[in-house]
Formats: sequence, structure tokens, C-alpha cells
Amino acid sequence: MRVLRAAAVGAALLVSTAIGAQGSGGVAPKRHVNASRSATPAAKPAPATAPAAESPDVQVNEFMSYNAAATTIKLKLNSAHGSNNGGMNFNGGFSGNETITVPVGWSVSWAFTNEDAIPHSAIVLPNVMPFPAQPQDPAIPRAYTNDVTAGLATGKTDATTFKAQPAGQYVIACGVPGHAPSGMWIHFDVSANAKVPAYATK
Ligand SMILES: [Cu+2]
Repeated sequence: MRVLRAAAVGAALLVSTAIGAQGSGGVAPKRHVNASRSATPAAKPAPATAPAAESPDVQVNEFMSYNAAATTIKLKLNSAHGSNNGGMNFNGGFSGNETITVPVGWSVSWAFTNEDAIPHSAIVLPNVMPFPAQPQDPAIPRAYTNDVTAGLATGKTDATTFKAQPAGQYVIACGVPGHAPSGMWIHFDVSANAKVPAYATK
């Protein structure tokens, strides 16, 4: 009898426990669902707190991007980019058939890479023909690669940053003797009127 009574009490406890579990179990998921449903629309306004005022970089083409707020320009200068003009080109441009325009006073960071089998370099010179037979100083301070006259060997890179001023018409030319007269130059205009940089190809 004692054993039976104990079993009966145990059974009653099990039943009440099961009811209790069922009760709380039935309520809890309902609250959870309600909470998640009300949270979903509430979460949507979150992007409004994201920084929208920051100026993103603008990609002009595969070689140039800029940041208008910072007035900075990133320019890739690849010598012998493709076979145009027998490799005597910058980013495929030669004999002035490409024009890079930058607003005066902006900061230009160029990354030069020589993709050719022979040495090349880059230097900003006045847009005055014919090109000087002898090496000369850049028209804008710092606007040149290392080894302007000897050129950088195959695969070599060189980076420089300079302020685009004063306004005027320049060229980016190879400083290795004979290369610029062979067409290894493109236009580089520092403009007092341009609001943003541009990269024109003919
Ligand atoms: Cu060259």
C-alpha cells in the first residue's frame, strides 16, 4: 500500500508538472513571436543613423578615382599598358590622345607601374612642343617618378603625391630620352574651372 500510494503521489506530481510545463510552454512562444514581430518594423529605421554625410570615392575609370570632400585623386599610371604605339603609352594613351583634367589645388597620388620589357618613367612637363632633348625638372614639384632619365625596369613601381598647381596645361611624359618625342605622352590639365577630375580618351 505504501508503495502504491507513493506511486500515486508521484503520478500526480508528474501530471501537475506536465500541466505546468504545458502552460508556460504555451505562453512563452506566443510572447516570443509577438516580440519578434514588433521588433522587425522597429529595426528598419536603423539605417538613418548610418553616416550619410561622408563623401565616398568616385571611380572615374579603371585608372582614376577621387574624393571630392578631401580633394584627393588616385591615379594609376601604367606604362606600356597594351601594345598601343608599340608600348610607348600611359594607360594605352599616346601622342596626347588622352587628357587627364584635375581641379587646381587638388592632391594627386599616382602609382606608376612599368608593364614593358624596356625601362620607362613619368614626369609632368609643360605642354610645349617639341619636347626637350635633355632631362629637365618637373613642371610641378614632386610630379615625377624615380629614375626619370634611366627609367624604371620591367615591373617596377613608384608612387608620388603632389599638389596640382598652378593651373595650366601640362603633359605626363616619359623621361627616357627619345620616348616622349616618339609619342609617349598624354595631356594633363590643371583646371581653375573643373569641379571634379575627368579622364578623357579619344
Ligand atoms: Cu618610356
